[in-house]
Amino acid sequence: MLKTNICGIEFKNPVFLASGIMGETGSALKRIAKGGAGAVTTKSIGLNPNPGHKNPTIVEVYGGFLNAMGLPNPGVDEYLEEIEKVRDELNRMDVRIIGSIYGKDEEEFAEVAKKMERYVDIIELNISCPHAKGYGATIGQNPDLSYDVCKAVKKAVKIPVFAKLTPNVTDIIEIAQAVVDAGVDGLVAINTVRGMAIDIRAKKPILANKFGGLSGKAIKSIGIKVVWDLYENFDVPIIGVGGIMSGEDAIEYMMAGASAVQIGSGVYYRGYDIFKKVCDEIISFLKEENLTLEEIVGMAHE
Ligand code: ORO
Repeated sequence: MLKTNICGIEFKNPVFLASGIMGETGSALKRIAKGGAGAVTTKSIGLNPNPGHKNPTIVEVYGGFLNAMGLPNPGVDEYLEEIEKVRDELNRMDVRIIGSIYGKDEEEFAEVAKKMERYVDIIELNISCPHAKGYGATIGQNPDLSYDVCKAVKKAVKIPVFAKLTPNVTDIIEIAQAVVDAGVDGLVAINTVRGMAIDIRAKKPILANKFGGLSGKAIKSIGIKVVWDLYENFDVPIIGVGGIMSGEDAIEYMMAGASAVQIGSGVYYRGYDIFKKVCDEIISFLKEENLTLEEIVGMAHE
């Protein structure tokens, strides 16, 4: 009932793991796969090892989490060994892999994408980390840089390429237009929303990086509106992410125009098997309303 096809790839369900949570090691990906995800997205991986920002890198706030991990990762060569360890098993479980990558410029993005291509089903371009200097949002807030990165990666690989967008822009349609013009196969929205928390006793920001990206329930309505706008303006598949905790949240994103959803912070609140729970909740809704998954994608626009 939840099988879906996106860019010619079959997914057993449209409820995926978002990048950044539990994506650091092969065994963590396997754990999420066992929790019922239709696909797992890796932590964003760069060309070289990166220790990330200093602690504290995460703090719980009203409605979610504020993080400034700083894209920590072991570098693409070492990370691919992690994927190699679990690839066959994920395949047997019918769980697809989305490889999230970042880089400092289009050459670096293309190089990492080429290395990843053989190990994953889709490449997700993280051009939207809110607090990585010289990477992430610096690229995703600039339509020309976004175009160049997407164009270079599209030229470098044959598998589908999705761009993950930042909501920290004045006009997300301008950025989305640039990446669609560059030929991306789909869009992922949204990355986290810039925020800050201050320890009033220490009288300074809590995160070592001072500011970070807000995820969780607090950003769901922002994500829904972005997905709605993207669906109105573009004819490529959209993966919705931001504050999804339940089947109802996932359905809301789908009715706004998402073909699939990703869950990150929700794993903390509902456990590793949140993917199975959300799928069951979607199925109950579809049965109650006598609808199919295909019918609900973009339904609120009609
Ligand atoms: N944090 C986010 O909120 N988004 C990203 O894309 C990456 C990070 C991080 O690694 O800090």
